Amino acid sequence: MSRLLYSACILVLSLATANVAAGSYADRDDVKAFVATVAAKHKMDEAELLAIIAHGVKKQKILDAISRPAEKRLNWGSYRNIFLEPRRIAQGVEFWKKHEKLINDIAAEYKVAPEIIMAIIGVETRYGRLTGGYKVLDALLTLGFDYPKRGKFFRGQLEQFLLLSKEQGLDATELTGSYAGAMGYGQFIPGSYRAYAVDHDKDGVADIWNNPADAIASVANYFAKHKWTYGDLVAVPITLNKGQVISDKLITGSVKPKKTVAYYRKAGVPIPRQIRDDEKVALLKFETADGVEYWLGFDNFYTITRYNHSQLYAMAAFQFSQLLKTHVIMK
Ligand SMILES: [Ca+2]
Repeated sequence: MSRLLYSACILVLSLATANVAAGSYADRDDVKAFVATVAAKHKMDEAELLAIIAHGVKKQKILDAISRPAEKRLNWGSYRNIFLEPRRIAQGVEFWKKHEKLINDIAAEYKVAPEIIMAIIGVETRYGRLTGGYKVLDALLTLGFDYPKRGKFFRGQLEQFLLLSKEQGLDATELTGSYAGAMGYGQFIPGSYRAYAVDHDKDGVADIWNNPADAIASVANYFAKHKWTYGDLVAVPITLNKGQVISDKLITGSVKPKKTVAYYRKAGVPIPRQIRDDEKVALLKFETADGVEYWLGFDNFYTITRYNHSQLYAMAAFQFSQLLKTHVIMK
């Protein structure tokens, strides 16, 4: 085959691939069946939904991205370095100071520590700077219909997304988010948006993409609904005595506090004196390049994992919240 002909073949092939990629989800039988079900279930206009779906495009980048989440690749040491770094702290201090009254009012209304709300928004999107450049419609269609491993979950989110755009009067073909369809300052997936997003400034829409008041209140509401208890402990580090080793048998793997402090004390874990014997806690282990860290996680720590199930995420958010607090409240 001549080089020229070969190039021509490649060109034709890539055009064909482009055509397939650009082929409308609205023409696929599985998508049509999904739309029919959603329309019937929620009394929505099927043709209108298909017209929205027709804007969605399959994106290989989305499939590539979902296959490598940070939590699975990194240990705590690397994870911490990504999130607890000076620039993010500076951005947090700046954002907090700029919206200080709003943040204090929201924290008081929802009874959630302001520093944890600020930490979450910082860890998620650097205070609205990185809210994701994908069309949510592309993300949810690609993952819902071309990522069988979690297709069911993302089809459920697509259903929520179609509902939320209708309820809020938002254009489903324009809304943006992460490769997994997480949206706005706090990266809410559509189901979380419908359950927890708040129209704090009462202008008729819960705008978590551009309105800091709505975005901050939505995160606060998420934490309140997941039982954040104002003033309670979140996590406490354990300092082992010299030469002491903690058996892995004591690490439950679950973040939900199930055992009492008394139980761990009896097993030899050196828990600070001021913590009550009857408190329920989970003993957690984190690996770093230098060794391991042990922490006690309380109910509030478990609440952070309701936002993101990774223990590393929760620990990063907690430690970031403490740094922010030091810089803003205790300055
Ligand atoms: Ca609003």
